[in-house]
Amino acid sequence: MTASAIPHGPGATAWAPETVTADPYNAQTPSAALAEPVTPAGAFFVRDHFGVPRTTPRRWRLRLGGTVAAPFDIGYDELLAMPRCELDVVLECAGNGRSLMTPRPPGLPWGQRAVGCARFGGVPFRLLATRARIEPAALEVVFAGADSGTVHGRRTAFERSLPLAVALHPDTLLATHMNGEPLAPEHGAPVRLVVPGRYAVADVKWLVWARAVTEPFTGVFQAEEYVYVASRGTPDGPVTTLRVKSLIISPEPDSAVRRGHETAVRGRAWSGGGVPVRRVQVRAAYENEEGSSDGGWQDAVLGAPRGAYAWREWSCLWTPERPGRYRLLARATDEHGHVQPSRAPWNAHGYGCNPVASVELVVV
Ligand SMILES: Nc1nc2c(c(=O)[nH]1)N[C@H]1C(S)=C(S)[C@@H](COP(=O)(O)O)O[C@H]1N2
Ligand SMILES: [Mo]
Repeated sequence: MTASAIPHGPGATAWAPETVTADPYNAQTPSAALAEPVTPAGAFFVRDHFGVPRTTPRRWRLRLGGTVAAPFDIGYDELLAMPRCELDVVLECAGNGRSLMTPRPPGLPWGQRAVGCARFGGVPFRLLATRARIEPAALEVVFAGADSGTVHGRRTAFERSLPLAVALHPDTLLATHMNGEPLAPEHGAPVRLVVPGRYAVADVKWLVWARAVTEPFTGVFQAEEYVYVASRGTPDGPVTTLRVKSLIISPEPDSAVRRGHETAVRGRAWSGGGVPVRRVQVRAAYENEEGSSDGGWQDAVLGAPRGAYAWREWSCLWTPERPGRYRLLARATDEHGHVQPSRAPWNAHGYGCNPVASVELVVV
């Protein structure tokens, strides 16, 4: 598979995401779409807890309230008329890669592709917060979607909170657009939150209500789900910053490559909190009955950066010398020195799984 085999332009959203559950609809990005630097919206993974609520831009309103001096609400056209910005942002589900963990934690059995990188356009939330005049006593902002359902026997809307400083960060967006088009229903139309550099559970879709609060929020998606819980013991707190990670796009798993031929190894790497990826290393291990042998880690070449929150392309050339089974590994390091661990860091809900990327293939 090469990038040139991928359709471009208006027809480029031909690939459907791969369904993981049908109702509610959850699906991962197909591997072919990951070869695009910007993931087409029509191929982008979908994570829905309760299904898509019905709304239209005409009827939609966002209410700002809670611990604020000047509560108000705003409609879609008024939001579109405000100062806007665009950012390339990786969205990754906190449960991405869960199926790599042993024993397998409960939850959606995501493979490695509950991830994508798109260009989001919208209005910084802080502009609305300024207008609402958040009181000094406020600690967090709770963001609520229009969707709701029953979790652990209790009825709840989809709600997540952010520390005030994160909510007011200039890059925290009320996104109306994805890759230059109005948001699709499954991605949160007409307006969703996008919090760059955090696990995508923060990116509340179908956003209808933002309220400043003076106590830490304890909703189910904040205090019970999307929290790191060690093997036994109490929650370590909600999932927040994306962990450094890489993905091998090509060659694809179990593909055959030719001995003595120069083979391009390509992929993506990203980290969280706006910290850029500094280095990606690749290693090819030959595996037979006696164990494995290889030439050690080799530096990949990084593509041009596309902002602090986008993923980065990387590639290197590899010429396999022997026929047989090989394992290709990729390991990213970010500017803060965070490195992917060799094994998935296990936790009870299977979040933040970022071990060294690995594909097996055959040299013929
Ligand atoms: N309102 C609402 N927002 C939501 C969710 C949801 O179920 N309801 N799922 C969250 C989770 S867990 C993820 S990973 C992202 C997925 O965004 P996407 O479906 O656009 O890829 O949306 C987040 N925002
Ligand atoms: Mo998620």
